[in-house]
Amino acid sequence: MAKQHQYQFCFGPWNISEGQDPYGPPTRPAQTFDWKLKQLKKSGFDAMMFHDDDAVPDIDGKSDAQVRKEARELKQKLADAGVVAEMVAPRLWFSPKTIDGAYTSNDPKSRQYAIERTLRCIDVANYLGTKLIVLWLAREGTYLREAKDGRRSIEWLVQALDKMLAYDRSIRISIEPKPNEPMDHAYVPTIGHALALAQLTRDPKRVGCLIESAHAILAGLDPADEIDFAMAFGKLWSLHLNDQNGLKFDQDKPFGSNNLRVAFNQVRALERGGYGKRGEYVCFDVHPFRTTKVEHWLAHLVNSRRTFLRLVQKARTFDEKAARQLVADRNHAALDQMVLEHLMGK
Ligand code: XUL
Ligand code: MN
Repeated sequence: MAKQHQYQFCFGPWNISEGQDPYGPPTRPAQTFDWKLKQLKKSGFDAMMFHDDDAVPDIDGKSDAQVRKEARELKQKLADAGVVAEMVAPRLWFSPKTIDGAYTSNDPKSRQYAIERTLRCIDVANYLGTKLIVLWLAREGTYLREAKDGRRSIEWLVQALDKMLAYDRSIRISIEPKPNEPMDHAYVPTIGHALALAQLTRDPKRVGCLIESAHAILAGLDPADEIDFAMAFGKLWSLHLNDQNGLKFDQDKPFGSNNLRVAFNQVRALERGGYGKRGEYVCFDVHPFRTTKVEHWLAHLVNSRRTFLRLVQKARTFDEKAARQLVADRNHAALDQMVLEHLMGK
């Protein structure tokens, strides 16, 4: 049998969150970054993902020299812990300057700020030793259709991407689509949109995507199909596995928590496509349930990783030959039951 590769795992500091939601305050006291880093390594993870201001807090108020100093100190801390930085993403949705959007704001000063902030984020990525920039285009969309020009917005997005690609010719950009929240409608709601946008840029080869299971479900899509689609283009460069119960707020539940079969099909698509063989990480963008006690704070991450690995075994032991025969015989009822029996085990 061909040697099967080992997956490498990742999460972000925001995934050890304190339980606040739009209707109530935190339910757990904040922990230090150093504690989170220690937990990450202890729990079998290899890498950490960052927003630019996770890496350098209050980044907007700091000089270039200060940003460089703090980012290099963080790089050293990661190296000492045996952890790498997977990606850096500009957090463009928090600033008072981006209330009307960032790259697609109607205000030219906001658009300028968004680009300058992103170029700084690229500097941070370089200091941390990663070439992957993730863009979750949180406020690039509308609450009110008439408030923005959709076509102009796409042109502004392409201009912004072009500036990033020209600023550093070795970075790669992964767009993380999400159809809604915080916006009513986002301009880049699916992987198809992200990869089409990539084609309009000055260097399409360096613009790919990141699939988040919950975001695909919110778009009414099967995340396994989004994975297959992105992999057909060779452009699945990162992944946020989690789960989501239908069309609600973005729930970021543990992987497989809501629909084990949908999770199985994602793992099967990743296995088929050889995800991870070119150094890509399996990241979990999951949050603890609000009621979680401090002593159970890592469970959603540990459990997601465990479920993923169990499903890798399920994918590797799935009787593909029998499945093919059932497909050839158009016996979808038997195929359906075969999948259920396999997932339920003996
Ligand atoms: C938002 C989301 C973000 C991105 C990183 O829904 O998933 O945490 O993954 O900016
Ligand atoms: Mn995400």
